[in-house]
Amino acid sequence: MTIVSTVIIQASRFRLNVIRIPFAKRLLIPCRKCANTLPAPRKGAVKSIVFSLSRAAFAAFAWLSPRYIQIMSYVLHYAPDNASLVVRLVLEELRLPYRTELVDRSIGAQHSKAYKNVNPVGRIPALETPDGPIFETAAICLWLADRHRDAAQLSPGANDPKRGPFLSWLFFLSNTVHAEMRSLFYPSLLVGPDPTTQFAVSSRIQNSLSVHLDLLDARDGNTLGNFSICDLYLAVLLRWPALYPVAADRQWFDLSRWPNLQALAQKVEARDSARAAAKAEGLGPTPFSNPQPATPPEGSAL
Ligand SMILES: N[C@@H](CCC(=O)N[C@@H](CS)C(=O)NCC(=O)O)C(=O)O
Repeated sequence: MTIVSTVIIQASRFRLNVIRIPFAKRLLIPCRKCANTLPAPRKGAVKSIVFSLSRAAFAAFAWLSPRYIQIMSYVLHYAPDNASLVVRLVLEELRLPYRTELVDRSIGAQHSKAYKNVNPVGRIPALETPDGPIFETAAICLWLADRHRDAAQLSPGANDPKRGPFLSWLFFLSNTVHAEMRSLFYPSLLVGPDPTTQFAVSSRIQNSLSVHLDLLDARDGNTLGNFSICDLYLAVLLRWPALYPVAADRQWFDLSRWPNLQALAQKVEARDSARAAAKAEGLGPTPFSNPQPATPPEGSAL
């Protein structure tokens, strides 16, 4: 033991004093101190090695913990089967650790002062990140995809020729398709309480959405690059018109009218990410191609 300790101490001295490898230096400074003051190698050698090892362990912890803490600090503010589902799919695709915070829609928690600290607009979702909270579904998904390109490439890179078309379709999904669906699901927000006016505006939105879905069905899949956040977003947008508004005629929407979109829905729901999200939010086995009303373990969709 004594011989081994002495060899280690001498080796440390050599590395520290002659080669001066910065990393070794940081880890072994106590060792050098001990070694310089040792009356005999035997006495402090074990202590020195233990000290060095604990310092190494501490250095490893200090190096790893900010990364761990950084990732674990993702908090998804969600409600089942809400737009937060798109973000959950992206987090799952990227295999990122995150925790969820339910926004209780039954008491209108999205309008609370506390929630507006993370989403000033008072809509779901919001994602807390080490850089602060982010809101708007597309913004969150794009931020995650760009930040974690090492985990999976869910967005073409900034210099990829497919970046432009990808952004165009992403913004189209968010600004046009999603926004029009929102008006279809909550017509009163647009035209007030009169049912006749609501019916008229809903019919117009249904026609408009049908045209958008025709376009999306006919789009050249290659323009979007490989599988991307657009596919995840679109799959969720294909789910909702089959279920909402609950008390309205939804005959206009029949996914078999758009075979490429139907295939996309089936492709997405077969992925591990979709299975995990469906389990977490009670969405059933075919959440996108043949959606059933959500039966979530907590919270409510509306
Ligand atoms: N543009 C927003 C729309 C989000 C949105 O409409 N969220 C709905 C749930 S799917 C919501 O918060 N509804 C409750 C409300 O508006 O009070 C986004 O993409 O994040």
